[in-house]
Amino acid sequence: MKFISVWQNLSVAAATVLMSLSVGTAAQAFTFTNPTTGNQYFLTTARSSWTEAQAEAMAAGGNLVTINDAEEQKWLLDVFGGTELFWLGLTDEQMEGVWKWSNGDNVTYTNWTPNEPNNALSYAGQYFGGENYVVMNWQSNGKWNDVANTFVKSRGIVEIVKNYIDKIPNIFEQKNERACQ
Ligand SMILES: [Ca+2]
Ligand SMILES: [Ca+2]
Ligand SMILES: [Ca+2]
Repeated sequence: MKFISVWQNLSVAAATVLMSLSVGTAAQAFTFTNPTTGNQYFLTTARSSWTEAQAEAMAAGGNLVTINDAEEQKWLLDVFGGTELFWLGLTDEQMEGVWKWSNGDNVTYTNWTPNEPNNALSYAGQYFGGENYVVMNWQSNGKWNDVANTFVKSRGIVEIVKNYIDKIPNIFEQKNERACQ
């Protein structure tokens, strides 16, 4: 009897662990929290153009990832790997050569492949007329390249700022301050 009750207790414990695992992963599937930034990161669901990936990121309450420093770059490499091309939230679509993060952060760090960004008009015989969007893992681990929006269908890395909801009032405050100046 004693053995049976131990076994029952064990299977209850195992079932509880399995249940909590499945509950935990259902909503947070492949979402990673960076302990340094406190932000959440995950990949877009489909391989797509940059504009489609950015739209998906915004629909999720974030943006394509902003890599603010070498530490965040290293963390992304550790988590998502250095072989698949991933869209980053960096673009010069508004003004050629002026790179901006889609979340509005200033560009404080870059990790370009040598001779990039080059705004190439064509690649491998295909004409794109320029390159305004950035992927990482070009040729070597983590390195960036500017490519055309439809050059590759890639997954993008989404970054959701920990307190993005808290930031909404701050944006209004800033607007009000500007309006008063
Ligand atoms: Ca970031
Ligand atoms: Ca460009
Ligand atoms: Ca390029």
